[in-house]
Amino acid sequence: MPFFQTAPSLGNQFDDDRVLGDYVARTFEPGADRAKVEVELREMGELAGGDLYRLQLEDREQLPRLVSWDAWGQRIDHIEVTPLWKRAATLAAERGVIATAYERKLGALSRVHQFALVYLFDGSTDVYSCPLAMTDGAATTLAFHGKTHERPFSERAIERLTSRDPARAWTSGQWMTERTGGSDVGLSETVARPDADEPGAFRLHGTKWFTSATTSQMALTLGRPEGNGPGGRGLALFYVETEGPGGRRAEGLSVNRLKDKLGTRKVPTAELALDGLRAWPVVGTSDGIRAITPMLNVTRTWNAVCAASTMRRAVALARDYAKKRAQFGAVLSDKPLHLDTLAWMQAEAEAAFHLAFRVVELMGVHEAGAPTEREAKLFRLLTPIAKLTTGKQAVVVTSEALECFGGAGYVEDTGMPRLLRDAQVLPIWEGTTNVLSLDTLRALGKDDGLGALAEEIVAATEGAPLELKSEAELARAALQHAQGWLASTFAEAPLQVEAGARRFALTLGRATELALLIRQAAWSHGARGDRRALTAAKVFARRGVDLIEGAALDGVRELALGG
Ligand code: MFK
Repeated sequence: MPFFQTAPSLGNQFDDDRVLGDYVARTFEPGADRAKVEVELREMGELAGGDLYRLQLEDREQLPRLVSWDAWGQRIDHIEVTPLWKRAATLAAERGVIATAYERKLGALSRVHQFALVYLFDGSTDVYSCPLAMTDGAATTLAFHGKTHERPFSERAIERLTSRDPARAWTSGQWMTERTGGSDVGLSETVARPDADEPGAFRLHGTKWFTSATTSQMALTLGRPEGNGPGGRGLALFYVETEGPGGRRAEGLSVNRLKDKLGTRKVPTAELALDGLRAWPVVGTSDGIRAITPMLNVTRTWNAVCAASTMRRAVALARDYAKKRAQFGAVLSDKPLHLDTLAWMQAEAEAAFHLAFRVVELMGVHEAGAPTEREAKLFRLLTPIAKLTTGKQAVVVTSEALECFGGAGYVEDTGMPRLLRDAQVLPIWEGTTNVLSLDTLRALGKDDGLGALAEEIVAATEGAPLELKSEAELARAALQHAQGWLASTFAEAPLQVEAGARRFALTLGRATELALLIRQAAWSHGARGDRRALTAAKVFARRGVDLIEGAALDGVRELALGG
């Protein structure tokens, strides 16, 4: 008898997503706006579970290609992306995956509208979210610094970056990483010299060691104007365009090679040589790191939303497969241990969704121009926390999803290994978990964000249903423990604050996730009589929220370095 297994399949990724559907229903008032949002999400959900998903599977073995020379000896450095990425570029523009945020038709909720589209689009487009995230970050950064006469490029670039016309739409790069400075960007060596031909412009000389999605038409980057001091203060933020006449690369820009990476293999990540590339300062000629932070905060939010979307896809495939795959006399969906595994994966995914979208809401409020002091503090604090917490969850959940498929999950043509490989970048780029844990401390050093977070957690849990009272208490107690730990460690052993920063930041992240899950569970149970979010909160709480440990241990250095 022939042996066949049934492949997992996907339905409409909006209609099938209880978490997104309930969140949209709770967040948008009933009426024409909500109906319009739901129509757009349903169309995107249909693409993501249908045509795009089929194309994604077909595209599996395709890779981007660098063509350095043309047939006649001209250096062209053309990067050819795969058919899936070409389709993704067109769809992203047409469906307003960037534009929706800038058209601001729904005021402070425009960001929620946009990121709900991102969340659906991301799962079937093999990290095309990377250039889109940088595009969004660049548009926000240019808009933040204003469109003055000194920056004639700004208006033109923003119009292109936010266009719905695929023929006009640009994407942007974010060239920050150099051989010397990965996390420590202040070590960047690129030199900026005044351009002899164009007043106000500079020429950049240096090497950019990791530039993601190098097919973009422009980039924001950092360089050190000659004569400036060291560190981030001596760097300036520059705008560059990457295309020259005749479809060639701009003068002074060449692509040395594409990186051979573990994952994100559809993303053409390049090493670039800058040898006189023309560049315009975006805002002054120093303090470049501070100037680029609006971009970091946008791309980190994308990272959190895409981590949630990655988990959603992993769980959707594992869940469908569980209904089809029989072992030991029954389908996996009838096996208590398998159900237990799927339930915690769902709970982690659901928690990550709510944390990511809370940051999205705060971004929308911030951009609509009316954040309260508490919202402003929360936005600054929760951005790194959401990025670092959800990035780690995505790796664990996708790894578990592969295991749900047994050996099939380890085999390339099921499409599952790609999920895990692509998830592994989420805790790395845009700031590693440790760097973002330190950024969490940096944010707290500037203002009392912990007080704002404590209020947030209390507000989210005060309407907890009776049966979630102990979970609500767990979230509040974890936050109080984190506050106490920070105060006492800072007073008694300040150097130990850094050593505990990751456990501290993850505790804040998980406590916030639990609180937000409880808020959604109260709504879903009350409005829909649906208990699933309620169970998700219970399952999530059991997996642990408070990761803060007791006093510092002696001998950590010897253990870490001596084995
Ligand atoms: C699926 C989604 C796809 C996402 C797109 C992926 C594309 C991938 C592209 C990349 O990965 S690009 C590379 C990303 N690289 C990083 O994220 C670098 C990680 N390192 C850090 O984030 C460091 O913390 C940082 C470079 C910012 C530290 O540098 P410094 O020189 O120690 O900065 P410093 O002096 O602490 O901060 C300079 C100023 O910026 C300070 O303000 P003041 O001058 O007013 O005091 C800081 O408070 C401020 N600042 C720093 N980080 C901030 C911030 N302000 C707001 N938000 C932040 N996040």
